[in-house]
Amino acid sequence: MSSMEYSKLWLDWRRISDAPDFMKTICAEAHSAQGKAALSELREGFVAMTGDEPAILSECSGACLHMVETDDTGEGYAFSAQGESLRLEGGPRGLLYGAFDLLRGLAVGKRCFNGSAAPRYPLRMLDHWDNMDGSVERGYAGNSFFFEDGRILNGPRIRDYARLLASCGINGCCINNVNVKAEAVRLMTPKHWPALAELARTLEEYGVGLWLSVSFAAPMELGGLETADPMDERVCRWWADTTAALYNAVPNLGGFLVKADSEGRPGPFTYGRTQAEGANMLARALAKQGGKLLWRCFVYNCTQDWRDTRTDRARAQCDHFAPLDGHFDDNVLLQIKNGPVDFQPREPVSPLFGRLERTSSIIEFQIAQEYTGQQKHLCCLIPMFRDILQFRLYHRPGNDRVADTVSAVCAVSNMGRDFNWTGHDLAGANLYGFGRLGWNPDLTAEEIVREYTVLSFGDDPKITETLLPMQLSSRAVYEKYTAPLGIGWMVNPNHHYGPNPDGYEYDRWGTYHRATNTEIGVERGPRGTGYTMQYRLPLSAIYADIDTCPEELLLFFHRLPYTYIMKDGRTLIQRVYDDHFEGCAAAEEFARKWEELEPLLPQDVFERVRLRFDEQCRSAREWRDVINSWFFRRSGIPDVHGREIY
Ligand code: GCV
Repeated sequence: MSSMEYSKLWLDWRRISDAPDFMKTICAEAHSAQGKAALSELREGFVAMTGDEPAILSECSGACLHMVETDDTGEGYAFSAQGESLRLEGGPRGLLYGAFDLLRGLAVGKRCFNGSAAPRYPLRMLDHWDNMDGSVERGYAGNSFFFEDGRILNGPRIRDYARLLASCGINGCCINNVNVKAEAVRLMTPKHWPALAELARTLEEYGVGLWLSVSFAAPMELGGLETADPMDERVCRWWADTTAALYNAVPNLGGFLVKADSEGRPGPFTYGRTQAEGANMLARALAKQGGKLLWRCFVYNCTQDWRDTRTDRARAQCDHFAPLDGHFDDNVLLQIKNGPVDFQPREPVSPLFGRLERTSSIIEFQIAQEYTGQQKHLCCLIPMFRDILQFRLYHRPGNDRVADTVSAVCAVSNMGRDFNWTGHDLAGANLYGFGRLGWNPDLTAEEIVREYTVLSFGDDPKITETLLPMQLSSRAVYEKYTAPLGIGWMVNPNHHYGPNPDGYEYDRWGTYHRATNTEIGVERGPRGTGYTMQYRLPLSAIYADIDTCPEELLLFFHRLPYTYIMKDGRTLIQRVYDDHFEGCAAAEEFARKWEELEPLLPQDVFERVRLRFDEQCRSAREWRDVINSWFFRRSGIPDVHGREIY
């Protein structure tokens, strides 16, 4: 077991061979906090990689890394090779990203650095669902490192958190749960502002902006008003005054994140107001301070009667928000989950992205593996995130991918106080990869996971050859042994771990498969709920037609008999059985392959992941047998290969 309190993750620089000469001397002109942080990262990194302390000079003539701080306020930077020397030039934030780019490059074997780089999105943010008592909603990596017993924490771990974020390109974090509970409502009171200001300063050193989730009902909860109606003068004044005072104390705050009219949270609907009226009222309070408002679109009826077959939860976001396109103030970004329902292992891309022509949006991913194995299963989400960003919406001629459409990216954090930050030593790839994709959505999943693997576990080819295919296939494997063909939701209610085919079937959450003994699924085409019509052509037609609908989403879009013949000639039910046997076998193969790495990895890392694989295999077998048996008992159709189904 390591003597460190917590892992360095991918910032654990290792010795490199053939270190370029410029690593011996850093010629630096760094004035800003971020410029100084960049210098300190380079120094530490060079020491770790070469074993020698570099000379830090303000002027030099021989081979050196020449770090030049400009007054550029952006995040871009440029390298230029000058003989044996290398010049890194950028504004304060640019230098920081340039420094990490250089270190990362050196660590993965790059030796030539030239050209400029800048992030694709101005905001690349992590959303923490941390509560002030220290618990983390959907947290699978221990308690919060931001909060404990109602207090805000700060110190070396927060600084290392900010370093990790900056090193993969993330530049914002919302520290408290969107379900703003109890003490967290009081983050809007002066009692917490000195600590928030200090925290913001620690984060700012690494270019990470601080954001807060706020409660729409705060004027009632804190302000003594009997209403939170966004059209009420007193409510507007309360928000304007409170926001001004908060910014006075914490001037570099990014803004607010709001979950309103969602899963019991208060919002403008209570007062007969629209989502735009609610959002704009808060946005105006923030605009005066230069802040932004992230307004979540996760608005749906969560008290649906399961007998009601007309309401389709998948439609809700478009139904609520598409008609409001163009009605939001400029400093509002609509925060839209990647799919129309809720972070299932397989969902189509939310049609809402293609319906906003005059409104800014931020895509929300979930790195926390709520429905994807809770950091006990290996499930690398990077190929999925990338596919979503690359997905074409057909809403305009050219540049019509999600990546071209959204103005920012965010993800629900998978981090906590555990030694390895993310609960599973291989789940750091999801955090790292989200950051890298936010910086450049055109990087390939393979490039990203390769970097993560080499940076985290060293450059032994056997490690990369083993882990890279494992990571890249892991979500497809997870998908195979869990709920089939996009149907989702066959999980245990509340905690969402493990199989339960009817877990949400007779409940209020709007997530039904409506299986009988002959067929399963909700028809979402024009003859059904009409959800497919929320997409632009040709997507609406592709999804509506069972012959063109991608098979992995067949049961998301259509109601089909178990005997439906798939493209390869198998019946739908045989495909379900085969996927479950194959998926489970693939998980067992992951565990076997991991064993081969024992001699090459630190013992503590090896053992932690081995235990995770034990649990993944146990759980995959459970999924396989429960899902297969449930389908068999419903349909009475046996597996053509006669494998064991109970
Ligand atoms: C923060 C899902 C999760 C909730 C979460 C919610 C949301 O429903 O299960 O824990 O609440 O999404 O994104 O607001």
